[in-house]
Amino acid sequence: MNFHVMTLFPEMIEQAMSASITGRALQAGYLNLETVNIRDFSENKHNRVDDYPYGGGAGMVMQAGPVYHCYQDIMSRIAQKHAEQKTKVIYLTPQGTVFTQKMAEDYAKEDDLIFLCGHYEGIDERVLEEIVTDYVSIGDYVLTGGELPALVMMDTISRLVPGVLNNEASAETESFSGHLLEYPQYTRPSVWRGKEVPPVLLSGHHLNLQKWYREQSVIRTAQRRPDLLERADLTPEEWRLVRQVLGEESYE
Ligand code: 6GU
Repeated sequence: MNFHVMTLFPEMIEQAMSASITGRALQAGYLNLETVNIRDFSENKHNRVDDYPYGGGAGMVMQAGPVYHCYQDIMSRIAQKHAEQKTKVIYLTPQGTVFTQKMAEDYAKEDDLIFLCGHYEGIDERVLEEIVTDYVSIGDYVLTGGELPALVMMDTISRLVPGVLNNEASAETESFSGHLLEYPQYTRPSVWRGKEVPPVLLSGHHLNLQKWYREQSVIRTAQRRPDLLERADLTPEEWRLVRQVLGEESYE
């Protein structure tokens, strides 16, 4: 996976991506990261990339020219092996489609992804029309810029790229696969502040363990994210458990 990020704060992207699992995956070559500073494509002597909005109003708007030339610079380096499949350009904006695990799974199949991080009050609409393929938000709240959302997306996508996680299975069993949350985890000591680890975990009984994991996932999802259950594939027995957790009447 090759990530390309158009930003005014490349160090923010590089710092975050160089830590932990993504850092190791970059070192190992499972991921590549290129940050390009939009300011390097400024068209005036003061290195500005923003200007006043036509029509007036508060705040500044990023100009089309620097963003477009930054994009062309990146595209000149992307070998178009699959010419029929256009490289996706993702603009991070609270006006976009809200990012989901399903979207991450689709993005993880791409060879290259270009992220455009805006600042100020926005970017001149004309360059967005010209280059952006996908408008993506990370949730219903407003951030100061697109860098954190780009990092959230890259982190989520990275762990789906083969080789990035050491543990093959773990990308699948975690929260949201099967629309259920993950079961609780325990490690040593077996008793801590008088609280014991659930005995089934110490039993070594494989079938009982699997049953317990599944049951705990169902209970936890019912308690914390009941909205996910309408898309989960539960047995009649598991639905009974859900009703028990929620209280029969409140679930009708
Ligand atoms: Cl993608 N950008 C900004 N500025 N704020 C956001 C967002 C994106 N997603 C949620 N809030």
